[in-house]
Amino acid sequence: MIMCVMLIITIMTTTRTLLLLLIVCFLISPSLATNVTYDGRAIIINGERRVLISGSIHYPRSTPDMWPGLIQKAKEGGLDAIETYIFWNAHEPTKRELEYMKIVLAPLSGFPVWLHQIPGVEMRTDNEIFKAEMQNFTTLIVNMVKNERLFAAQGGPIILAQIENEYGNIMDKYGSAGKRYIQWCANLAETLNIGVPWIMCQQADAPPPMINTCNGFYCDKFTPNRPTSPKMWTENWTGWFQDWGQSKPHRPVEDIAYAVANFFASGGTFQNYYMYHGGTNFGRTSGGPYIVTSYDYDAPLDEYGNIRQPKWGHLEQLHNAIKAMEKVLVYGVANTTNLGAGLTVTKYIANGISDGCFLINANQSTDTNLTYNGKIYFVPSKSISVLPNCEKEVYNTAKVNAPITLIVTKPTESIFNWQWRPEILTTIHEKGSFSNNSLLEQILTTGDTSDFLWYMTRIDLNKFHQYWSKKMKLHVNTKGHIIHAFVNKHFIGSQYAVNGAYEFVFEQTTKMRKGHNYIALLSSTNGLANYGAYFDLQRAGIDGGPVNLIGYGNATINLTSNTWTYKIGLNGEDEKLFLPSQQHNIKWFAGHLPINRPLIWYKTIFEVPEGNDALVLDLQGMGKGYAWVNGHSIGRYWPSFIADDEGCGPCDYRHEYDSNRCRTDCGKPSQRWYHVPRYFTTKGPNTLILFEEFGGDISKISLQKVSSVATTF
Ligand SMILES: *[C@@H]1O[C@H](CO)[C@@H](O)[C@H](O)[C@H]1NC(C)=O
Ligand SMILES: *[C@@H]1O[C@H](CO)[C@@H](O)[C@H](O)[C@H]1NC(C)=O
Ligand SMILES: *[C@@H]1O[C@H](CO)[C@@H](O)[C@H](O)[C@H]1NC(C)=O
Ligand SMILES: *[C@@H]1O[C@H](CO)[C@@H](O)[C@H](O)[C@H]1NC(C)=O
Ligand SMILES: *[C@@H]1O[C@H](CO)[C@@H](O)[C@H](O)[C@H]1NC(C)=O
Ligand SMILES: *[C@@H]1O[C@H](CO)[C@@H](O)[C@H](O)[C@H]1NC(C)=O
Ligand SMILES: *[C@@H]1O[C@H](CO)[C@@H](O)[C@H](O)[C@H]1NC(C)=O
Ligand SMILES: *[C@@H]1O[C@H](CO)[C@@H](O)[C@H](O)[C@H]1NC(C)=O
Ligand SMILES: CC(=O)N[C@H]1CO[C@H](CO)[C@@H](O)[C@@H]1O
Repeated sequence: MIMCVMLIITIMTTTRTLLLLLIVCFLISPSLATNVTYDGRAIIINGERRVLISGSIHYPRSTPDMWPGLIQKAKEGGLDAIETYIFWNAHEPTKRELEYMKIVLAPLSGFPVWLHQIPGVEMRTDNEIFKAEMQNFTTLIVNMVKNERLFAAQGGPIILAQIENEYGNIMDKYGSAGKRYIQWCANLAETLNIGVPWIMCQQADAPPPMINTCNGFYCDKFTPNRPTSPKMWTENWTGWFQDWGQSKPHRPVEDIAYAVANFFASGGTFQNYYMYHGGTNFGRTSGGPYIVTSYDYDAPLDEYGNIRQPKWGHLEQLHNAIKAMEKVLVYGVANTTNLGAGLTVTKYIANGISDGCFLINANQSTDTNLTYNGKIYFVPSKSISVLPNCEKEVYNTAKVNAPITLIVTKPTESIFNWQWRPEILTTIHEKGSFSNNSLLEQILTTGDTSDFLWYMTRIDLNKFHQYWSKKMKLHVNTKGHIIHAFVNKHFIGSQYAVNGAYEFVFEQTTKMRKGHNYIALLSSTNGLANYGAYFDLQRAGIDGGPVNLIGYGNATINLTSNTWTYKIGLNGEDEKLFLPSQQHNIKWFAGHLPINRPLIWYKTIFEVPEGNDALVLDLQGMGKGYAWVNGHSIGRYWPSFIADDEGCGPCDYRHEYDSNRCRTDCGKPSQRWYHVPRYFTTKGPNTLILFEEFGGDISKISLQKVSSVATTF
């Protein structure tokens, strides 16, 4: 039994955090030291070149009870290795309070904003403060891994480590400091002396001995930057993530299989599926802004850990076909014959090892009957046939014969009897906790301890009597993502960012009175930027405004430099309304359930059905908000955000794939079902608490079971 796990240590940014990436490889028998090196062809394990097939499973995106099943299904799917990031925010939520190999499920735990708040810090560049923090964290993790003897050289399962992530895609924006930084990362990695190779993905100038690797939908054309580095594909995107307001991404399996087969046909020897299991962005961990709570990714294992067919099965067959010719792929030489019209034959030849062949039809429109060595092979357009002994076709990327299953949700017997209470609004400035004469940036102000920040001010209209009119217009310029406005304690309207632009202007006519008027603006964020150059500098909230009040004759009262009073978070968050342990302190109302009213908390006690089927909440009918099961946050919900029409046209796998093709569920909620991990539930009564931000119909909520059903065509 050989399985391999590789620890890729990446400092990276998928959750607006820097994180380390860990690839664990099952190839290794425990306790014996394993020698992992590489040359221009492949990763070498104990002196033997290997083909390695790996898949990303990020442990915080599932619950511990799911891990053994996920790993088992990954093994059965033909993987040799699992890749995972180490999430800096999960392990060091507060500076120097490390939590290792323990998932932080606490609601409202954030990324390490403390990092971002250190004066003078500039992330991911040649900045001494940042580098010191990165060195400290990386060293701590590496030392822990060493203490557990997890590196292959110590007899552990970790065969590779990665530092930084896709920095090459953004490095130019950082100028020469970026170049110095990446050199520094390489030096840091070297000094950690982990005894297994280091890789850097999407980093064309990765300094030796770093191996630079490829991420993308296709990597057959990729060449490492040195002839002594093997061709590795660290992120072959199996699908894509999804934003609120978007339809569901779907990458046809014929296209992934083609991309993977083409990668091995063109000299690749290591490839990793991103994601093999995507899972769920629990709590407030989804990034973006606006990435949905499900991180399903259309991966071979679905959000709940179920096998997704035919994707899983079709790729499993491909892995078996590739493994059947492993030796010749890593020791042989390739002889490629171009037959014209997009047809090529690649034959791997080596002394004493049987040949291996790929018949490649890159033509996107024409199927072909290809005659090879006197035999005829039917190779459909844009497909690759794999012939491990150059005679028998054991696999073709476009001939899918894995079973097809449908994932279905079924109602359960669980009954919800709802109670409710309003959020106690902080709509007058006396309730604030600090003041400032400017409109502050939200993320720095809250430290991301909450999605919410109140901005409150008071205006005496007697001083502006010549402008006063019964109805005035409130004008708020915000950097997003959502605003709820109150004047004199009355709700006057909400607005959220749409169409990928997070800045917007809120404008609403409102009744004003002579004398004092109170303006209170509740701003909320919805996932923080996690990618791109300077992502950490992206701003949110009313940040500088301006905020104006427009009165008689269009005269403008500029409130931007008024005294603004602030309160971070909701009162319900302060009171921890979502925790079962706090319930004895909290009064909930029964009856007169508010429907479609903003800023309401709801609570119910329910039982879960027995069995192993995954459980989901069907939140269709609700607006936008947050849900907790027994105090565990299952994430943000926003079923009222309907997916646009983009990308749901006909899906032909023969087209070059990009994330805007082959989408499904246009015109439906971006996410209707929300995973309730059984790990969060108990046999007895369970507490479900929702905070509804915009207003919704709570009576429509139901608990459902997810199962996969085989279908035949
Ligand atoms: C590890 O393997 C490489 C070649 O693959 C070899 O050069 C080196 O001596 C080996 N190291 C050990 C400690 O066995
Ligand atoms: C990390 O920083 C702390 C002080 O903040 C220090 O005590 C610790 O030794 C450092 N660890 C490493 C590995 O540098
Ligand atoms: C490569 O294949 C072609 C066509 O089959 C053949 O003519 C040629 O001799 C082969 N070259 C090598 C180096 O084997
Ligand atoms: C695809 O095949 C057709 C028919 O043989 C040919 O006319 C066309 O040029 C081919 N396309 C490519 C891109 O090779
Ligand atoms: C390939 O050969 C089969 C069997 O002879 C035939 O039915 C089919 O039409 C041929 N396809 C093409 C594209 O030539
Ligand atoms: C207002 O906020 C700014 C920016 O955070 C800060 O520099 C300033 O000291 C604050 N002023 C007061 C009076 O707190
Ligand atoms: C309002 O005040 C702010 C800061 O005091 C200023 O930047 C802005 O230009 C003013 N005018 C308008 C119309 O917003
Ligand atoms: C005030 O502004 C609105 C919209 O910009 C305009 O339609 C209206 O005529 C203006 N009124 C006065 C009195 O200037
Ligand atoms: C490295 C690589 O292949 N990157 C590609 C990833 O996919 C996107 C979208 O198709 C391409 O634009 C990149 O070039």
